[in-house]
Amino acid sequence: MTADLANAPSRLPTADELACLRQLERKVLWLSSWMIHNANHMRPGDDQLKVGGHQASCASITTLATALYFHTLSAQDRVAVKPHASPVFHAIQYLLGHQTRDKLEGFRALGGAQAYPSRTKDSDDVDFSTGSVGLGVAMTSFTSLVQDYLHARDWGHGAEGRMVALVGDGELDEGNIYEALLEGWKHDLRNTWWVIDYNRQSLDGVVTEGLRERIDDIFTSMGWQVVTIKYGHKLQAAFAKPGGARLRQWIDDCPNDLYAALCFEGGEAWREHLSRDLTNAPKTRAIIDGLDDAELADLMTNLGGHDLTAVLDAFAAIDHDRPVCFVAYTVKGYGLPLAGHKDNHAGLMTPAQIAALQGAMAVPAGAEWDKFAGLDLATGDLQDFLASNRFAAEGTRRLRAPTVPVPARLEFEAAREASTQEGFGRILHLLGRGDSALADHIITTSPDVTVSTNLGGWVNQRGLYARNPAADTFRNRHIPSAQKWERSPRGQHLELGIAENNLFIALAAMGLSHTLLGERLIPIGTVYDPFIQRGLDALNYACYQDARFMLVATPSGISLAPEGGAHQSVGTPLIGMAQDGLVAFEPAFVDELAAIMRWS
Ligand SMILES: Cc1ncc(C[n+]2csc(CCOP(=O)(O)OP(=O)(O)O)c2C)c(N)n1
Ligand SMILES: [Mg+2]
Repeated sequence: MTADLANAPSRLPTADELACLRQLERKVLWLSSWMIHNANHMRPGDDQLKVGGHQASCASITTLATALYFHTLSAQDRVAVKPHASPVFHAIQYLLGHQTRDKLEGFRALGGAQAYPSRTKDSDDVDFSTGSVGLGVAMTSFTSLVQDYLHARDWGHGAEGRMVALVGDGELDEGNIYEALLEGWKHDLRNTWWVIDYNRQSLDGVVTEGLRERIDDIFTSMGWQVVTIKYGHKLQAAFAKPGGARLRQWIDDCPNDLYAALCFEGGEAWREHLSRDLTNAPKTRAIIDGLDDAELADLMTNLGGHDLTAVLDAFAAIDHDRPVCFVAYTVKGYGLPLAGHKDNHAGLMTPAQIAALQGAMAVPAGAEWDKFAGLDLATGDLQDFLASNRFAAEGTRRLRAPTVPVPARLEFEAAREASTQEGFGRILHLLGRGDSALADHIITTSPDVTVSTNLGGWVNQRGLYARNPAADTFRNRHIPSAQKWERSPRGQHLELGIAENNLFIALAAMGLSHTLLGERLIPIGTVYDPFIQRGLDALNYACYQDARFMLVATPSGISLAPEGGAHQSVGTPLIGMAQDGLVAFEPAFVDELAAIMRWS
């Protein structure tokens, strides 16, 4: 494995490339809007029920996604797209030749492109499924940790990639994001970019004032670089004029809800409001008075997240592998009549509005699905540009890795009376002591219950994983202890803090290592049986992505009988039975356990 791509600053596009990017940005906005419109208004259906979709959320990230997919990302990078912007992802894959028109026409229908990007149900190479907000974001950082783990062994598929999440600002309320941030800090997270679509709107309305400052503080304290992409080039040019500083101050002071409302109302409302607020600032007013209503609205919504060059500059400026959080200011529904309205989350353009957009996009009737109709560049030039795309350069994004040979039976120590938890620990201890491809490919992890779930013997043999080696001070000081906790890049146990969401997302990342990163791992996670419920959504997420891992929930009533009172429940076996993509067992004997583990 080499570390070339991830560390290299991505170059800026040439003028010709930029011209292509501007055209594709326009096409992505059109196709994502049209896909949703088609599903709701055009597709023949049996009933009049709403199909749904999120045109405003898509418009919000059109520029960010265009810059990433069509310029900045390379084949090794892996992306989690905020769930409700699925049409943007599918439109981009369609333009790159990896998605069919058929699937776009079937958006949200059986067999069509999925409402939320799905690794298992979509056919166009979704890297990370998303849907339950927050989980895909955390998935990027755990995949990056797994990439480092492989890197330490010279395993995996060529160059390192960046793990990128396109994140909604409302999504940042999800607690699992902060659990992942803290764990990432502990493990020296790198090669991870979170691009926050800072449109200051969520589902029900406008987000709380001052969120940006909180983001700055939290991410900086976790060792991330925070890059704010606030203003586009038009606004920056206006700020440089006499009186421009005052205009900037006005925008900075403008409450989120007022700004959103004015975005929706348009040029006349901007003029009326600004003129009133700036009566004693003639130079600033002169800037505004020189523009007609459409130009004024265009200027006042020229936020960084909608300015391709501002976004590309910010991405290209990163010349290190530390994690980066980009806060890109955007308008929800930018470029659409839904822009800024507080109810726009699930809002759909009317047929008249989509017709007006179609006119503005110069898309002829009947050419709605055409990849290049209405664009200002020759189709051949755009096709050449798409053919040179680095993200799609290796064709399929699904990697393969051979399976790991498993012995005919797993060794265990027979005893007349033993808990299955103890038996589990002995099986892993014996595996760890031996020398096999199976043992080498096992990675264990646990949210601070390593010792009490009997993983100690395994860890003593195989060590704790850390990017930077650290000695076991207790051992060096000859303090008696049954646990050897030496940390090194060759260690095979990832110790987590007490956060079960992190356990399941880590297992998801490890359990997809073969297809995401090109090397198969055999992940085994342990958790106290009752605390499974703490991370159920993340467990469901891992199973939904078809990640392969073994989850050992112990102690439970049977695994450690005398201690079992607090852990005895019919609830957790029911979880095992009900969870799709999971096979659950309640072993009562150690030989039975060995057979189950071997099969797994
Ligand atoms: C765990 C979870 N809870 C609720 C939802 C429903 N939901 C989908 S999007 C959304 C609002 C997201 O707001 P934001 O992240 O700001 O996205 P954007 O403004 O870009 O649409 C909500 C509540 C969800 N998908 N997942
Ligand atoms: Mg938002």
